[in-house]
Amino acid sequence: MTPSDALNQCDTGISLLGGGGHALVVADSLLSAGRSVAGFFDDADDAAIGTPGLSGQCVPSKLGDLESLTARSLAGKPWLVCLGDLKLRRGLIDRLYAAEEDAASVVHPNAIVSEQAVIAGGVFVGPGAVINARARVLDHAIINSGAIVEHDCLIAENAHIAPGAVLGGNVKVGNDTLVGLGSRVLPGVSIGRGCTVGAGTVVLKDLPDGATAVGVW
Ligand code: JB2
Repeated sequence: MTPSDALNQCDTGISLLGGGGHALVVADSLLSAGRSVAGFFDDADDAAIGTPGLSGQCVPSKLGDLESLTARSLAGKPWLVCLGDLKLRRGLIDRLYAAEEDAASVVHPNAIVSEQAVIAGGVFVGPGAVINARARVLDHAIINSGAIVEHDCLIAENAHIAPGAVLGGNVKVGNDTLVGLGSRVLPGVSIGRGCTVGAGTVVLKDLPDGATAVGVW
């Protein structure tokens, strides 16, 4: 059994916290894996929730109203934060952990995940993504559609590797960092916490905490 098989078994339905574009992609991956959506939780009562074929229970719910969310809605069910914005994600994740709730991970069945890779809780791995040997993907990170995370990479908590981004071997990506669409990071480079790597950027050298890189860095 591969790590993705292991993550995709034992489904009791997952509560998706968010109801926009990212939740749509996660829900589609869940259903492709033969799993189910326990409900979409969002402040807005439209969004992905109403998409035909992705019907899950719509639960209009203020994501900020944590007491209501944990007591009334999640009630021990696994959940996954499905907001794309890293600051919004971080706020919700921290508050849910403080409430001692446990996160689930979702791996699209058409992702390729090495048996030697490690994937933590709350992670989403999209269709066509590749995670190679000994890579580690920590809590709540997103490895989005078609991204490539080569061997021995370390993707820290709540980092987002956007669609089509390619990380060479031994790359490190810090907490709460966005590696943008289609960017390229050379082997061995370390990217700090809270960084933004713009779409299409080629990263040749290390990036300090909080920095933004665009073009050729
Ligand atoms: O404080 C908030 C908030 N709380 C809940 N601010 C904002 N802007 N949105 C909030 N939400 C809910 O997050 C909104 O009600 C809405 O349903 C959802 C955001 O949906 P949207 O489709 O705009 O973004 P997303 O986070 O689902 O997806 C973004 O990130 C993905 C990674 C998009 O940029 C996608 O294209 C991208 N693939």
